[in-house]
Amino acid sequence: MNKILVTRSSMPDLDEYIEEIKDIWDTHWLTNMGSKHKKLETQLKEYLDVENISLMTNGHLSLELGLQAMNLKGEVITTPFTFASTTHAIVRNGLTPVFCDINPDDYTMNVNKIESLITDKTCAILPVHVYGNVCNIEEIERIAKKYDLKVIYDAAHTFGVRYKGKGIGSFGDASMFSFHATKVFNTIEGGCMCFHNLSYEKELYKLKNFGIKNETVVDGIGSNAKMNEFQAAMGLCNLRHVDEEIQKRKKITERYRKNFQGTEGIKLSPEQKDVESNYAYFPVVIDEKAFGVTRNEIYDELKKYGIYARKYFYPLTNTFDCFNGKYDVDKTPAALYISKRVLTLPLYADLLMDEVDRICEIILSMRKREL
Ligand code: T4K
Repeated sequence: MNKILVTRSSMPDLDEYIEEIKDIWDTHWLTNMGSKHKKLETQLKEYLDVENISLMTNGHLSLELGLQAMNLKGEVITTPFTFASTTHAIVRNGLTPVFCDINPDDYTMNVNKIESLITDKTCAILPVHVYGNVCNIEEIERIAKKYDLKVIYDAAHTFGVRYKGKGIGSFGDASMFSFHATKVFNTIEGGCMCFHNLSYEKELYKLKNFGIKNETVVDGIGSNAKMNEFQAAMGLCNLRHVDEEIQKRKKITERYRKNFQGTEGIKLSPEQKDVESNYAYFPVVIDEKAFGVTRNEIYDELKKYGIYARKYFYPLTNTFDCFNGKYDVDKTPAALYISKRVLTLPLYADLLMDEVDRICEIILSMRKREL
């Protein structure tokens, strides 16, 4: 039985990649901001429609160093309905995460709850464009302005998304994209920070290279987060095909939507106004009362057929063992509700329509069935 996993990395033809990396054998330049790194930076700046960009070895370190570059202190308002990375980037910077609940419809930060969480220690808001759903940008901007807060978006899921015609990474003070193998666009591992303020450029360049300013001066306590030339080469190849990949994902998403249309107990992500989507994920929320079986039962049943859906994002980050009960999950009830019911179904460019139909048939056949 062929396994169907939640996603499958997009890869260029082997010949295309070999052609792209050939000159590395002439130059022997493997990493430390080489020519491919520079070329990809220029191309991504244009593709993502952002003013400034700093490439890194992964999305997580982009976020962690992005926060460090802003020299923030105190509390950061964020959501727990995300991957471990978002919360860990805050905590690893010595900052305190303050968890805001999410909207039950698009799973992004509930902007009506932000102001009540602001204290004199709040320094920033870190919302997540989760699954590629765009946050309420205008309202977040209004609140940030009113209270003089920085806004850093976790845009890990929104590569290529546009809002009102503009690149999603151009909003807020900064946005982090992930180019991990599981993302719409990958550089194997990889990521970037996009930002407006040019002073962050120098700071990030330094921080991703140990804080080294020049051969004799080290004036930052940095990390090692440089994207290497093989990663950048993968990016240069994948970027040539990403639009086509997104179109394929769109067709698959449409098929899922058609198959599930009007099914009581299965809630789909909204199609957002003014948003050009990248079709990054296909989450469904199962209302066990209306549908008759739970999310976990569907997850287990699919596995019997070799189909590996994922519970992104369960558990919530504010319940992680590493935080030893420090955060009160009852303060984020919508996030808790969704995390217990959401299932992310397989979605990648090469997924066959027959496979989509089979996944939907298995799920739909479980409706109100006694297991
Ligand atoms: N913020 C958010 C909101 C994020 O979702 C993420 C990452 C980040 C920040 C941090 O960005 P990075 O530092 O990762 O750039 C995966 C990814 O590792 C992670 O990047 C991603 N979010 C998260 C949502 O998913 P796992 O633990 O589920 O990965 P894994 O190994 O179970 O892989 C999932 C499926 O992907 C596999 O079943 C098959 C497929 N796959 C996986 C790999 C590793 C491939 O097809 N090729 C591969 O090479 O976290």
